[in-house]
This record gives sequence, C-alpha cells and structure tokens, in this order.
Amino acid sequence: ASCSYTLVLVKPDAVQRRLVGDVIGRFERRGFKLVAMKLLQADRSLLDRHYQHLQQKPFYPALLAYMTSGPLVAMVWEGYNVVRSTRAMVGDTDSAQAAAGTIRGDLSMHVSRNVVHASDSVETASREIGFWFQQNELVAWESGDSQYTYG
Ligand code: DAT
Ligand code: MG
Repeated sequence: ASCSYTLVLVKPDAVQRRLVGDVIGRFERRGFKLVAMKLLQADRSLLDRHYQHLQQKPFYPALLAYMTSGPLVAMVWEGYNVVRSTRAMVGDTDSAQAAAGTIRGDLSMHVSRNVVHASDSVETASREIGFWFQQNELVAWESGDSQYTYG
C-alpha cells in the first residue's frame, strides 16, 4: 500500500444518467484528493490504447460504440492505497455480481453499462493516466484536511 494515483472514468451511461456527482462525491467523502478532471468525447484511437487488453474480445466493438456514444468524465485521484481502495469502491466488473454499497452495485445492473472505470494496478494506473492526461493537467495542491485524514 502506498500513496499514489489512479485513473477513474465516469462512463457515458453515467453522464447521461446524471450520476457524475454521485460518483465524484464517493471519492471525495472517502478522503481522496482530486488532481485532474475533464469532460471529453473519447475517440477510437484513445480507447484502442486504453482497452488494448480487450481488443480481441467478441464484445469489443460494442464496448467501443458505448464508450464513444457520448461524453465521459476522466479524473485522476490521489491518496493512500488509492488504486486498491478505488477498485473496492467500484465493485465487480459485472454489475449483477457487484456488492451493494459499491458504485456498480448501487448504480447499475449490467456489465455492458457499468458506470465507471478504475485502474486495476499501480502500473496500469500510471500508463492509463498518460493516455488521458498531459503531465501539465495534473494539479499539485496541498489538501488542508490531511492531518485529519492521515495518521
Ligand atoms: P473492469 O472495468 O472491471 O476493469 P475489464 O478491464 O475486464 O473490467 O473490462 C473492461 C470493460 O469491458 C468492463 O468494465 C466492461 C466491459 N466488459 C468486460 N467484460 C464484458 C462482457 N463479458 N460483456 C460486455 N462487456 C464487458
Ligand atoms: Mg480493467
């Protein structure tokens, strides 16, 4: 466990369903620090890089259509153990299996419309952040509550 960064995407279904604030609020309340955020329409070349490991899957064309169907919100969050903690908050990939209390378990039903992406390892996170953000879009700031959120 270390203090690091992770990439979170609020996917197009969640933007359409007005769930952006709910998702952001969960990470804020946990204590993580927002270091970058933007709304954008992703294009195919960006998604081909982001989902490199899935390009041979039968569902990939549908995934691409979904992820390019409207704007999404890309964010970088920083904090203690943020990659693992964020994955736990997001829940199982298949929304039908995701535990209540998780983002997917609370806000979605089906694997093909599962509301959010979160990086699955520290190495993946650093690679994925590079796909979605320029280095100068990451904002370094001191959060005033850190003595109350870290021992
Ligand atoms: P995760 O998003 O939990 O990291 P992943 O990296 O295995 O999961 O897959 C990326 C996305 O691809 C996932 O969020 C939704 C989609 N996906 C995965 N398996 C799928 C399936 N069997 N049918 C449809 N979409 C799927
Ligand atoms: Mg993944």
